[in-house]
Amino acid sequence: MSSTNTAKLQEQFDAGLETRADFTIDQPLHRYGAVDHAVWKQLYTRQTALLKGRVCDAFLEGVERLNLSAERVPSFAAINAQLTPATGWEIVAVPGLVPEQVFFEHLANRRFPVTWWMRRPDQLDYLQEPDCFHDLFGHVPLLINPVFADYMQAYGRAALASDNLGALPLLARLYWYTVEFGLIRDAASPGGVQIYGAGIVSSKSETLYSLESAAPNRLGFDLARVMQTRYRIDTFQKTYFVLDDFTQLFELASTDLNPLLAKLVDAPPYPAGAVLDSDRVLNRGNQEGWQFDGDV
Ligand code: HBI
Ligand code: FE
Repeated sequence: MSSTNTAKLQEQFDAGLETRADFTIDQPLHRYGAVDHAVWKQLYTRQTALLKGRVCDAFLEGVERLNLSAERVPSFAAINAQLTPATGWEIVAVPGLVPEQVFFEHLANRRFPVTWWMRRPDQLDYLQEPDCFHDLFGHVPLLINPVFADYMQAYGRAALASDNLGALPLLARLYWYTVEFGLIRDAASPGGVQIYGAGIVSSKSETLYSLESAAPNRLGFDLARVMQTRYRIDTFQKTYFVLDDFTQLFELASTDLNPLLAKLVDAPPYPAGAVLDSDRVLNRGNQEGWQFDGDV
């Protein structure tokens, strides 16, 4: 738990947002002002227009079935009324990033933590910490897809079990390169790939960069390779991993990861921009504009 997060938790505690032992709160609907709804509307309108033809159908189906709209920051209870009967998932409001074990415990029980507050207008294009738009618009629509819903719960269970192996960094990489920044093959799309990762879905600039820039590598998904590949949280991805289809996640969800984790936990990680002879290369990036060439 970084100091800024505990400061934010304290600030919200002081503001009367009582956080329960599992770090959840009741969504403070009364706390959203006109500016919050306006920021939601601007982000929602912009991304839904940009994502057409670029995001996978399963995401669009989720947006439709959850009755998401541009009008207002959604009520979490209204989302759950559609989501829970479909896949057993429910979203729970949290003040922000919660400790990893708490996060994985929620996922293992089909609860997705959604930050309640909206970013400010001056943070429209980038903010370090996930806000309600990133969590709700980026992550929640895919939870109504049965295969993805199973994967996310299996991921939470595997992450909890991995802690005693000291393999959390490997699971964090798997989350990063699938749930946050994953791409998926789509023969009908111009570049042959579409977006499903929430970190891309909720970002105007990365929506375009991930599909259209010649700079990053785009490599076929491979579980061991992904879990050994480092990443940075403050730049665009140097490498995107591409699923053939969601059944790969389904297979992953039904695999006992521990033997692989035990094998990889002490293996030296690959830099984020590496391309290996064993990789299935869809695009070898020209690395233009990359920062931090050396260390990751
Ligand atoms: N907390 N609220 C919240 N949201 C996250 O995405 C999150 C978190 N805590 C830890 C965490 N993510 C990471 O451990 C995972 O992304 C691997
Ligand atoms: Fe996220």
